[in-house]
Amino acid sequence: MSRVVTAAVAQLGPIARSESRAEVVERLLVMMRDASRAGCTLIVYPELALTTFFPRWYMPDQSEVDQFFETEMPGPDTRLLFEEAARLKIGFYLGYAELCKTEQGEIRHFNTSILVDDTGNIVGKYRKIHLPGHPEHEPWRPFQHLEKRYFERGDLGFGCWDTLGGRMGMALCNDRRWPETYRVLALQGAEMIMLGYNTPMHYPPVPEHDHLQGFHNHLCMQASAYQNGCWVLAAAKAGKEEGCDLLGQSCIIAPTGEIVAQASTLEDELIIARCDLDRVKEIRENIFNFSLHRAPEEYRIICETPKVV
Ligand code: CDV
Repeated sequence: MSRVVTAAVAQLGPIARSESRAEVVERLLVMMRDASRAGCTLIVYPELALTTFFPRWYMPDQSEVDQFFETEMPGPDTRLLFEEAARLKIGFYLGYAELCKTEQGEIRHFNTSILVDDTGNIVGKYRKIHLPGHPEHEPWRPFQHLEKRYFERGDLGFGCWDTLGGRMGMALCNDRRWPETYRVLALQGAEMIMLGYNTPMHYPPVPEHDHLQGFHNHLCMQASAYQNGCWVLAAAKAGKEEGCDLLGQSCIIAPTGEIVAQASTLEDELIIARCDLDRVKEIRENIFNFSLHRAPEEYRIICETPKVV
């Protein structure tokens, strides 16, 4: 049986602060229909794909912050995406800001992604673990990166789901820079890792690396695809958003580490690849055969050292 997943990555151009959820969902639907016409059974959208990247602003009023969050999924505006996915028989990965209430009535905020299968049902949820940025207002910066203020660290771990013809893993933006993300997923058998990102071209604490944003983006994902023998599908929110330049370069990476499709604009753009999940074996049954060659007893420090020396 063929294990080819024809997959699309839907890069988004900028989303204005004034843009409504309904307007954004319409953009997502246009790309979903295009992907379906091209024979895709999976489409990957960016991180926080329903609104502008709001952690760039310090907002002392929590009710203003909460306007960027979804309190239900699907909700009144996003329901259309689920219905269209079921009609077209296409699965999707979507990043969004999640506001939920515990049974004790405590309100929690997460930077979340979901995996929806081709019947329009949510089959997987991931809450971002590596939250970058800073918790307090830092007025010296040209723009803020307040993910550490607006979100809690994800509490669901790095999960894997058997769906859409393969074993799927999820991550979000800054997670893609950390080797542990991919290794923890690959050890659970993930064959395809989906992730969305919002990456400003300017990194205020280390501006001398600004010209390396594109290089570092591909460097970490290509190396990790290869070292873990998995497909990586990465969707950017790109372009000049509310005066802030965001990296594009959305891509699909094979288990060999090769980029097989890449966006060439900073706008809404679909890229597509035929991803043969059996190609995972080329790597995992050979150079990175985990059971034959890993030496986990020598890696204990990774988990056991609470403080960095
Ligand atoms: N949204 C992000 O997680 N962005 C980070 C930036 C701040 C470095 C990233 O890793 O791309």
